[in-house]
Amino acid sequence: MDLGGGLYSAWSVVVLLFESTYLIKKNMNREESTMGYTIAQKIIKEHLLSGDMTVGSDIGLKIDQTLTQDATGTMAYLEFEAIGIPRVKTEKSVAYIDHNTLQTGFENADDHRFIQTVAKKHGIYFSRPGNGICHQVHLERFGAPGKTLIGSDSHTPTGGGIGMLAMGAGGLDVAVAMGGGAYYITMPKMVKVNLTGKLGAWVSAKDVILEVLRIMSVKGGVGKIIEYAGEGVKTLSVPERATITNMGAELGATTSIFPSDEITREFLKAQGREDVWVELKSDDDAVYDEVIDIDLSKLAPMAACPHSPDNVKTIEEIGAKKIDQVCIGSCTNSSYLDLMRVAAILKGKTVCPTVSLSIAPGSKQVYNMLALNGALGDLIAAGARILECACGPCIGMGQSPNSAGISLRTFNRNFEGRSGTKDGQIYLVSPETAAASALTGVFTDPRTLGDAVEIKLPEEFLINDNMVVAPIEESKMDTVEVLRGPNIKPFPQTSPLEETIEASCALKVGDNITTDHIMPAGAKILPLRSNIPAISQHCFTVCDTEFPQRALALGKSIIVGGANYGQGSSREHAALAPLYLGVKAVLVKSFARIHKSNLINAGILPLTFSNADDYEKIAQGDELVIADVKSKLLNGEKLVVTNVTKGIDIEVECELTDRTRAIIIAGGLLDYTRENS
Ligand code: MIC
Ligand code: SF4
Repeated sequence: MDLGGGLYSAWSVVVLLFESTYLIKKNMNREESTMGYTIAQKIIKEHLLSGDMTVGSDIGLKIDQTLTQDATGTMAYLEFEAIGIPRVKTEKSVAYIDHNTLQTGFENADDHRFIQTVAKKHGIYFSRPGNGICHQVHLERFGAPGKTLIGSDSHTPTGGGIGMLAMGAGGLDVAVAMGGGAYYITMPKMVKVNLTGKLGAWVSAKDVILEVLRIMSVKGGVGKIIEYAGEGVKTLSVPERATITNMGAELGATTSIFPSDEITREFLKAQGREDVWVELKSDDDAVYDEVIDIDLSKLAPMAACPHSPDNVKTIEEIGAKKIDQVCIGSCTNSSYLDLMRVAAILKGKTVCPTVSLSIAPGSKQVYNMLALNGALGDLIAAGARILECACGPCIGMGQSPNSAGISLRTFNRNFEGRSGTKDGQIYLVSPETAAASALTGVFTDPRTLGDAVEIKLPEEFLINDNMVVAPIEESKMDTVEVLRGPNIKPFPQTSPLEETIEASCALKVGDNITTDHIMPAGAKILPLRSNIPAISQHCFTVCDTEFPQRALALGKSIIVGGANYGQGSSREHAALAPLYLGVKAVLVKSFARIHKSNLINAGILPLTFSNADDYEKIAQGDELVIADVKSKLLNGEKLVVTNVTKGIDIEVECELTDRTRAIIIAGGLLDYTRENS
């Protein structure tokens, strides 16, 4: 794909500019400069390239590691190529193949080949299909306490389980970080989740994060980092901590993090990587903006009920409801510990005749260890359908439930339609609840299973990195041909911000719209991730099948939405498809963090209602005008959206920093780069 030859040099200049910020004296103007630091603040302080650490400030961070997966990776690497920097500048960058592993046509296989060759050339490690889910493998083989990691996947905070500052980001942000550029976030508030006590028998790490979601909701973490502390932390192993930080993404949080302690050291030692261990803990006088207390001993097995991860009830409250399907796996709950517990529950029994049970181990390491110690035999004998180690059903790649089917999944998201069955009823549960229920055919509290099984983490994991391909040496990189299949299509056309936007409201949606609503995934649509014109035809079709055609016919349009718009996946396609369809602005009650950055990177104006009640003053089809938008943004004046159809003026906010304002005015990050070269 040609992103425009001039861009190569343009990007190089910008990346050099980013790099020069390394030399800028770090500015840590926290009002409370004498107070101690939280764990996250310590890592931020170490990596701060620009901005000050006052909550709400725009800060630029040096990124040590990056990861991509295949569904977002093709775009990220096309963007990296456009930067024109020959080799990645991070300490470690890894490209995983784990999402689009169902190959029903040439598209996914072509994209894998592109990623493998582009990675080899530019200094990126390549984790082959079959090696496992990016977050699980990264935790096992590459993550390191105290390092920064960004990944083009919203569950990158899994790395917080070993004390990394790990964040989900859009593909373009990951591309910039690979080129040595800073990653910008708004300095978050700090939340301490103070854990006391110890989990009871059959109660699991999944129940801890479900409790946090019940308390905080899917928007409760926006603009915050969740830090786990207290005596209870010592009772949780690394895989359990990683389950909690993984699903912290569902809080909308910037990230979640655990201390790096002796338990972390033991885990890394068992992975043959004790050398990367460093101790990390918060200062005694660290100040948190919010504190949540959870007594682990009081928790019960829980489920997130359809269709939101914060719709939490106890299994007891749900009662012995009949189920149709159980899926165990995903980056949340597919560790060695999880699957050994499942195997112990299933051993010598048979899955209920009316239930389909599928199990996808999180990594080749987990899969291989289960095969060697016999646990895999127990799973197979019980009737489990063993899937390859990949995202699989979690992203709708197979195993869609029957019509209106009730499916218990150990995953992290249960958004409507994500399973591939529109009326599927998805409940998110722990592996223990999933396995117990698979045997009985009804929701079953695993505490009814009797004495708990005691599974210990091995002193040594099985280490075999033969499915990770190292990049070629820099001196030989010109010998590598990057192979591009016909599925890869150009980046959509962008244009600078107009002085006045005149457009109709092409779509009005409600609260908590996910990026799965905006840009659905699943086996049919995921293969189009490298083809924006084609994938755009599916944009918002979960909400309104006519939207893509209507938006294209209108030429220019505005989307109106409610609170927490764009929660969930980091997919930048949820911004690139609207861009292709002519969406100029998105006006909502509030945004989720990653999606707002993706809109800005795509040059789409992110607006919020000054008064949330004004949401009622716009209907789908209304003609809207935002006059003098460019000059007002430049002069720091309030923007007004005039609803011409209803004859009303509505005040709106456009919260941008100097940097993001310049990006919007230029028409997106690519154009901004071009202009600044
Ligand atoms: C998800 O869980 O929704 C995904 C699929 O992993 C996404 C990334 C994508 O859409 O490719 C995510 O979490 O960011
Ligand atoms: Fe893959 Fe599911 Fe994890 Fe996303 S949430 S990375 S689709 S396993």
